[in-house]
Amino acid sequence: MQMDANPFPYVFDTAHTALVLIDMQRDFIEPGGFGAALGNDVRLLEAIVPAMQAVLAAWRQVGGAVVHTREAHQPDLSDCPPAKRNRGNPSLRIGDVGPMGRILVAGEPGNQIIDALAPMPGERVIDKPGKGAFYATGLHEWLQARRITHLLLGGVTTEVCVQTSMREANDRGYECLLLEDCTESYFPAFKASTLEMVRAQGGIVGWTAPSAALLRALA
Ligand code: C5J
Repeated sequence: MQMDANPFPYVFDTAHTALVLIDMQRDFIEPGGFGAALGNDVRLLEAIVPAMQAVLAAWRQVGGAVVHTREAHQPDLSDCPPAKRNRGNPSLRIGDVGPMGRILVAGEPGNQIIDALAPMPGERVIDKPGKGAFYATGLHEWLQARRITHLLLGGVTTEVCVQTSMREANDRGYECLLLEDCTESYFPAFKASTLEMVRAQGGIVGWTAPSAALLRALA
């Protein structure tokens, strides 16, 4: 299969491609979560949900592999370095109790993927203690076991967990494409810069494309 993309068309085989949705969890998308505690306007992030739903539905239709990640720490915070917990002096720290339970702690209400993108049986849900999806998760081994070589990425936030995961994937040999309207940042300028740096220099990190290009290719 081939789709229009930047800096040039992206060629992929659905049998060897996974859709990876990064951290579409209530803590980042809904009011009262970690994103809001850091002083961000979370409504910016909500706006990508319809495009992500359309992509997820089309991808499920062709039977492609789906991975959902959550930024999640163990309840005893043994996997959360103090440097991460204390950074930025937020009103609520990782592990503190907020309106949706303990912030970024596995199993808490705020840590769940939003209902609109809820994982289906058979889809892989990865809890990750870092910003990157490959750090301390076993994701690479899971993808290798399924002979996945290509990743279609979306999620939040573009310049933090999405970009980190994409760079980790790039260094492990995956051909990565970031769906432009399926990723968002609390800072629009950071999203725009990230898309540019991904596809600069002949796609030094990978490709970017609007979700419509993927939907056309899958139709
Ligand atoms: C952040 C993320 N921004 N999922 N996490 O702390 O991008």
